[in-house]
Amino acid sequence: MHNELKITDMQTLESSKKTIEESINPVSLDLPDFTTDSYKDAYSRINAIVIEGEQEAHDNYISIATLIPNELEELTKLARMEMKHKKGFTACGRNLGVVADMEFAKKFFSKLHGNFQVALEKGNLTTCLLIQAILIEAFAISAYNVYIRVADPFAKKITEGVVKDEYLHLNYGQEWLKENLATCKEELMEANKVNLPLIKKMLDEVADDASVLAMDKEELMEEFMIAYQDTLMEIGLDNREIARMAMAAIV
Ligand code: PL3
Ligand code: FE2
Ligand code: FE2
Repeated sequence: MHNELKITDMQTLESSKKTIEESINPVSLDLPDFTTDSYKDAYSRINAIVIEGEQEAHDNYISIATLIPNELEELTKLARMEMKHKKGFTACGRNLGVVADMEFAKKFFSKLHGNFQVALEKGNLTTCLLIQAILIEAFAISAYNVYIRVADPFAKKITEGVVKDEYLHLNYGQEWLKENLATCKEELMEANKVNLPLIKKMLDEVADDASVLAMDKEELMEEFMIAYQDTLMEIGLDNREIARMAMAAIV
């Protein structure tokens, strides 16, 4: 009886100590172990996706400049930022001792990449901007915002710098589409119908690996929808049009 009481007291002490620790530092306790094989295995694919994504974003802005030659200088600036992002994320992988699975990442982007190339060949600027500057950037923003909360300190710092740039990129697409809304609305809607489901599929595909990195799928979707809907609103679409566009993700 006497002994039992003691154990109970100890447990109470332990659990109240934990509560205090948690309230002082609620985030760091949830961080994953960055050194495990399972973390590194998932990271080899996620890191590759991000590296490939940054490279393709660079290439896409250079391509878009061929369709708007008077924007060459601005678009070259955006493209340069993407190369810097690629370098940053490459360093994140190296820092954890992970080799990025680039073959996987190329496949991951192939459908969206193909659609961008077709639009580029046809000179469909609206579609190119929707794919790169709205959908891919909003996807990146959602991923990076969630990742920042659970990243290792080295990657956290790099990702915080990157995500600021991605908002500029999203804004670039937003402003062009806003100015040209009268003439590009129909193409915007059509391109969205084709490409938003691809983004949803990509998110589904990456969800298991992301969860190993302590990134929650619901949170990713939520962050994506915030960036996506905000942008459509700024472009000048009304609630009904935005709802209609967002619905393309669930069919
Ligand atoms: C645009 O500037 C870059 C495009 C990159 C797209 C990245 C999508 C990433 C989805 C994977 C979620 C995990 C993020 C973890 C960050 C290391
Ligand atoms: Fe980027
Ligand atoms: Fe970007």
